[in-house]
Amino acid sequence: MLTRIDHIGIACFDLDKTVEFYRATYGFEVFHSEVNEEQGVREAMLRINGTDDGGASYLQLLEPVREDSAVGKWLAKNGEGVHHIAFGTADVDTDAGAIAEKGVRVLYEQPRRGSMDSRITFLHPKDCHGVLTELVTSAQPSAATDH
Ligand code: CMX
Ligand code: CO
Repeated sequence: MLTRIDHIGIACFDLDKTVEFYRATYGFEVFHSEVNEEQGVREAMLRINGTDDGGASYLQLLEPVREDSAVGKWLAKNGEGVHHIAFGTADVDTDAGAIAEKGVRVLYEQPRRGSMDSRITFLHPKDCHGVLTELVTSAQPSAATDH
């Protein structure tokens, strides 16, 4: 079951300048940053709020590390802006399977490694009314399985 907005992915040309914009304008701080070579991005996660299932909601700022990466290609075509939305789920495998059965293309056979050791997959934007959609199971155990 998809239970929350995990993050909104925002493509930018210059991660440091964009991080500074979000800090100076809204007061959002970087919660986590990393390079994800497989996804071809340098990224910063800005935590907006926590949720009662133990997850949280973030803005994911994305700078491409390669021109031929998903974000690099998208930026060259569209310029900066919202690149994808991500829904949080306790079980990305089950949800991706159920969504695939409805005829929506799931891009990965098996979920891959996302930010902060989460497990992620994507749904094709052409099957989702133009929205690239990510499904995320975060690495932290949810509050429900803590006890
Ligand atoms: N949102 C909406 N539409 C998109 C899109 C996006 N982010 N990216 C591509 N498209 C559209 C294009 O506009 C294009 O449409 P038209 O044919 O009408 O012009 C079509 O999809 C094909 O686009 P493309 O530029 O030829 O790109 P590809 O087919 O090579 O790749 C996609 C598209 C979705 C398969 C690829 O971007 C992908 O695999 N994305 C998942 C991985 C990813 O985005 N990683 C970065 C984020 C990592 C993270 O969140 O952790
Ligand atoms: Co994302």
